Amino acid sequence: MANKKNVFEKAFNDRFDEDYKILSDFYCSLYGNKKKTFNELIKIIKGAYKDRKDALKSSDVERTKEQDWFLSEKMIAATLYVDLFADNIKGLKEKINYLKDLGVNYIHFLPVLKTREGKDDGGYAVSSFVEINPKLGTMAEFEDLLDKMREEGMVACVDFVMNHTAKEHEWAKRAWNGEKEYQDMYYMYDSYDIPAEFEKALPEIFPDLAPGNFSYYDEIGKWVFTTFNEYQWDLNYKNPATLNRIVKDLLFLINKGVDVIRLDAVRHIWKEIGTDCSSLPQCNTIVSILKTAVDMVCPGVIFIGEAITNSKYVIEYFGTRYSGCQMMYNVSLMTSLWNSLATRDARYMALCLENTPEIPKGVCWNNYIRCHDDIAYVLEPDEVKKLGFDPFWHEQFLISFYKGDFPGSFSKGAYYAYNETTKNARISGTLASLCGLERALHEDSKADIELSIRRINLLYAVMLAFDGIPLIYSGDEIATLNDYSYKGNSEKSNDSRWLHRTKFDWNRAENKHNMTTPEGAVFQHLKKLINVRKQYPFFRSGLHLKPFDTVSSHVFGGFKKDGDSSFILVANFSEHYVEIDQQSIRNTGFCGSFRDILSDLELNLDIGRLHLKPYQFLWLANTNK
Ligand code: OTU
Repeated sequence: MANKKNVFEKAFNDRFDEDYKILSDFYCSLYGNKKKTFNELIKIIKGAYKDRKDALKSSDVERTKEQDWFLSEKMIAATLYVDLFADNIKGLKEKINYLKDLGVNYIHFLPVLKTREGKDDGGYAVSSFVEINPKLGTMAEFEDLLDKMREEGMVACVDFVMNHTAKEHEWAKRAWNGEKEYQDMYYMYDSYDIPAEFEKALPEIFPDLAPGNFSYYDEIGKWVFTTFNEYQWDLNYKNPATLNRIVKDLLFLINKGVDVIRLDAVRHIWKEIGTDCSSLPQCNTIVSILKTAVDMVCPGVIFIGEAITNSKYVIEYFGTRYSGCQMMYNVSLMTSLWNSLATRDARYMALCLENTPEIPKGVCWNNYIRCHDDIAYVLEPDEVKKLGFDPFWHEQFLISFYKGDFPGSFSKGAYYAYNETTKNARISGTLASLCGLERALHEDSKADIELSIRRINLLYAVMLAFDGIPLIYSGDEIATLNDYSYKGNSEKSNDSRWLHRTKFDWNRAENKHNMTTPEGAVFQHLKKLINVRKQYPFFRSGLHLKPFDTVSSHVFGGFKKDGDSSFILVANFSEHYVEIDQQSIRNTGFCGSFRDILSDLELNLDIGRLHLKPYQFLWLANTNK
């Protein structure tokens, strides 16, 4: 044991020495030579290492040997609300086998920390970073769950809402009570002068729910920066004391056994007058300070950044072992998938793929069709223009299509954050309802039910063919429909995201083996995709899918080459039969015999044309596996 401890100690000291200068450079670039707060930070880091339990130190050593553990093709993630999925943490522990059966080995827990009473923005109004939400259980129970997950080789990702705290957080309460030290942790002003300057260039994130970016409190005579809801006070990272306190709480949480930290709303954490306060370079420096601290204490723990914006900004957040994020939401793929389905035109997806700069080695995308939030159609205006569409009107089309208003739309969704002035909106709704199942069931149309299932299957098949970690939004795997009951709950009624934040329907899940039900058909298909994906190393991160021209706008084509193995994805985004000339595949250099690794059917690329059924896709491989 003593020996083992020495190994840990030495490893820590080595990392500490290696990272010290990096940390101090990042810190000085932001705060100048602030010795006192920097020394405090070092103390926090050393303290956190001391508190880290041996079981975790041991897995740290393993992870250092295998830095890219998260890049494996075997990683499959699910994102869920503990209470919606299994009532509480204890319940979740009992239900883990359901996720394992699907093939999931990575769980992203949506906020589990203590939040304010009443409205809490789905857990994103945190009142204590060191306590578990009592409605879900205790920290001891959570730690126990993480231990179990680690034993079973599962990865745990936890949300860390660092842009703001609830106004009921102890720091905010002390600020409210007039303690200057705590007021300095937030953006608080006596008059509207500075807020007015900020507002000149600031957009609104929740224009209908929480207009403006500042809130005024008569009782204390202060304006407070509140990007999101009034009860979420933005933290001021210009003050190094704020950062130190956040590092301390972050390391505390990680020390419970967390593998991945989701940095919520990361593009908002630095603010400057005269800018839109989004994705300023300092955001990245803050993240890098956090990452270096994490690397010292617990190497192997990675960050996923949430920045739902254009890819040129998203890309900037990618870092290395001791800087930036190791995973980012693949906003471009998400938007492309929905765009292709609505337009029956896959050209935009191919263009985006071609023009997104390559991501650095050693990091990966978090691929998703939807998550717990609304869907923002983040189109790349230049690519849209290349196809001859007007970016504004094309976005309006998508919004109207997925809300279900556009003539002929199969979808049923709801506006989120509709902006009267700009006409911009995002869309809420479950995967199944947005893909047409709700409407088809309502109209009792067997043919449309079938088509909607095919759409869901197609989106999953395309997403899982991409490199990166696929993320499944819990409930979507059993084709859960929109739940309108939130409208009757005064704490939720004005936030349409509750339309798809439904209580997990375990009765529905009972049908997961019954292929004659939509839930069974979707679950079994996804399970198959996952299972097949795990068997082929060409699905690992870092091996990108390259688009090729199928000469049909309806059909997306992509390929990868991995030594002697080749993979080709062909996906028909239309509800019609489409025929493509196999010459288009041969043009990329492929010929001869290929096998669809999903259906095991053989295909000879040298003869004939390829006939695709409505929404059909093929995962073609030349390997003998
Ligand atoms: C995130 O999302 C969370 O995912 C949301 O659930 C929270 O409500 C929010 O932060 C506040 O904590 O506005 O509708 O530009 O990119 O950060 C989703 C902001 C959101 C968004 C995103 C935000």
